[in-house]
Amino acid sequence: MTATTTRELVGIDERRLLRRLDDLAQRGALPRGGIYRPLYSPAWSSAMDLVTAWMKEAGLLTRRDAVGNVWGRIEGSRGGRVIATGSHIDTVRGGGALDGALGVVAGIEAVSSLWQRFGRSTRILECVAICEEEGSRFDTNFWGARAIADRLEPGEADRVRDADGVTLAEAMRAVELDPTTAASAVRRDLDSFIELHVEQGPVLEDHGPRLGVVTTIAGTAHLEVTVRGQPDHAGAMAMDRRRDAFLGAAAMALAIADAAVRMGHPAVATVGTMAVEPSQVNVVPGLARFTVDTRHPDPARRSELITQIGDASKRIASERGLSLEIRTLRDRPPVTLSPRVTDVLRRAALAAGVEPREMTSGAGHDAQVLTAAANTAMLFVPSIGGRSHCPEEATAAEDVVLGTRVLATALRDLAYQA
Ligand code: HGY
Ligand code: MN
Ligand code: MN
Repeated sequence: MTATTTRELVGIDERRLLRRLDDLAQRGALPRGGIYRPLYSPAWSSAMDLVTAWMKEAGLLTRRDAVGNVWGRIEGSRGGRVIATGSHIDTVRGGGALDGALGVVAGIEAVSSLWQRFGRSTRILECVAICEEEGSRFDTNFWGARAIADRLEPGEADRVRDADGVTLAEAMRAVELDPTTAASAVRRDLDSFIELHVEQGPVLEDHGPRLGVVTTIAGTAHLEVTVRGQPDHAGAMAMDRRRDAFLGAAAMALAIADAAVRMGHPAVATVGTMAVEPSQVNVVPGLARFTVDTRHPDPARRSELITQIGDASKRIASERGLSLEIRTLRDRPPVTLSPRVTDVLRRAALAAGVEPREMTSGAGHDAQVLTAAANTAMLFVPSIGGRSHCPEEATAAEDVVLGTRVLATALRDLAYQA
């Protein structure tokens, strides 16, 4: 059998796809709802074993790379550069069943279906379960995609720790990976990479259509702000003599959100963590430390927002007699995806009768890092209620199927050329 070059949509095993998404959602399921699959944890290993078994079941050549990304491959008859698809297996704390998981399961389904229906491709075709994207466990993110794109930092595995003080290198050894070989996960042979993902916002649901293609992914800056005041007795120190670090941090959090509101959509700024010291009920906090996640797709506007966040924090610190330190944890610029591969996706969507919406992604994705290694494109399906990074994250089954069929069609068009 040969693959058709007409605009027919590729068929997949819809029930298998939906059942596998449910099965994967059990790995790392939390007792009170939501999922947590932190990098190199038992839940993560169990999820990786499951997807590896699915790749093997389909007859794909399967291998785990030096950081734990798992690849399944159809050896193309003509060799050359590789066509790939996939997403990440890890989740945020209390996350949902689709962020990352959809792109992994749909990628395996698409490649398996192409193999079953059309046999060997002309180009090499691979699906991948990327080990980590979310930065949930370690103070790092995009670990898997950065390894593929040769963007690991020297000494990173020994430097970066989780909340228990375990280094990334130690966690790797615990799952039988050798951190000294991490750099060998690099791929210099990729041609194209497509990531299917849930939108994680309300645009497609509110305005349609049922598919989106991403043109730009917003740049993200993560800051750590440390505010120092003076610890004092909560009963004995008068209110007007305090230098309460937490109250300063709280005022800063409000001003930071306000800066994004004043700049207007799609500017965003989020204070996602806040810790105080000494963290005791009867002590005025002497120290507060919080993180800021701020994003904008336009580099100039993003810089402006970061400046405003710094200025507002400094003003508040000085008004309250507090000292301030702002550290940039990471700063990832906005990226533009490949018009050529996006057009392949767009034509595949048209075969399904959908003219996809061109979109900017406020969320970060492996695809943005992989632009350094491949011509990269992203396909979005709607998120019910625009919800994501929460247990309620969901997409209608028919949209999951539609997205996967369009993905399979685009991969066919790229990998089964005459
Ligand atoms: O933070 C992000 O945008 C992604 O979900 N990791
Ligand atoms: Mn996410
Ligand atoms: Mn994701």
